Amino acid sequence: MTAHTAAPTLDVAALRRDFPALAQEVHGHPLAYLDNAASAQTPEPVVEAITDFYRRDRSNVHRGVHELSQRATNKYEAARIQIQKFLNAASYQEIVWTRGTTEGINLVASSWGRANVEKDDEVLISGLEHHSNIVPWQMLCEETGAKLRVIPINERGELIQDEYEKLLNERTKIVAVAHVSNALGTVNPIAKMIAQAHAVGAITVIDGAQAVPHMAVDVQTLDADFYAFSGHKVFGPTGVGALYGKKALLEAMSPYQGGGDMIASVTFEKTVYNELPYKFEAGTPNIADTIALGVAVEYVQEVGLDAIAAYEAELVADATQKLSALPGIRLIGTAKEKASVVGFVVEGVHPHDVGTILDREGVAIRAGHHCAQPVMDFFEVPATNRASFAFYNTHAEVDQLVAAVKKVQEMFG
Ligand code: C6P
Repeated sequence: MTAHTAAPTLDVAALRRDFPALAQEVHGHPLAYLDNAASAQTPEPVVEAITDFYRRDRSNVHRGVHELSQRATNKYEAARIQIQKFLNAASYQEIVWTRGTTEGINLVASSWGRANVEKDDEVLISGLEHHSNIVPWQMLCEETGAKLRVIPINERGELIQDEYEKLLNERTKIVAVAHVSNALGTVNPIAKMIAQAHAVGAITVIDGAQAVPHMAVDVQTLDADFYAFSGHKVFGPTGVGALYGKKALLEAMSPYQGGGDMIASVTFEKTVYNELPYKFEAGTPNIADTIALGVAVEYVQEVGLDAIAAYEAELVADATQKLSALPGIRLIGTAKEKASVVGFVVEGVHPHDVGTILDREGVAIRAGHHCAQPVMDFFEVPATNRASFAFYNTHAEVDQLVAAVKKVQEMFG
């Protein structure tokens, strides 16, 4: 691995060498990978952690006295400590392994939600949520007779804070909001929103999927009750993620699933559950990828999240300025506080056609509804194009994007 310091500027060329996928050509053009919000690329140390496990340490965790199982268990638990440090959680017992953000939110909805939400209670989400932070709450409301309330957004794609304050009341049991919107890039003022939710006795569930790759997150300073994220957006493997939960809340919750590893003892009469966090981790886990996720968050911290945030803000500003200078471009998502994402539509051209033509120019973006259909409905578009940046992207790639969009406009006259 290249040595990196948390300097205010990044050595992007050196960092890119850690990501071999970035060095390829696509359709005869250098790849400009601008689809990081969907899934980011993986640095060499993360790939090595996965192959090391399968080459040397492969065995089950928490179950063997032999050397390989000890090694696997040590690395697996060391990864948990890495996540604890990454989020500044008070204890490793507050970090639960999941398959990703989606599973983390479902775990809270199923376990905390079913035990604590009753008919006529209210669950408050927002108009910019990903489907993963909508559907589990709809399911909970259908089951319990609680009401789903939605904080509206304005034309810039920001949550309307006055409306949020009006929606909060003593029946509000849960406030579930994204830290950063995947479709718009809006950074929500979650510290303030969490404090306001607590003032009416509600708990908070923060969808951190699009935040943790781009900014330092401190769950204790935020005072979040639950905070979920996915490994694959933070340069780790797919199919693994973590859920932070305050210890007192997790202690009081029932397990999400039953099976091996989540028990202290089992008889046919009674099962005593394991201590935290294992109570929530039934069955043999995704060991290699969990270990690699620990390496990924360590890597990001070595690069430096403050430096990442500053550099990506420059990329977003550059892309925003150059795209908006083109005629016939409508930017979707123009919040004052934004991270990583530039959403746009090209007048008269379906976003899927834009995405396909950009791909022929070597530019990878996402075209679609971004699993945020209510956002598309609000802006009255079927879909958008979304360029999403990571710290390894460059201003040259912004220019490649803009040139490719110009080409689309030429082709469609
Ligand atoms: N967004 C995107 O292209 P999973 O699938 O569980 O790893 O993450 C779900 C998820 C939850 N919340 C937010 C804010 C997200 O952005 C995502 C994933 C990807 O925007 C894939 S749809």
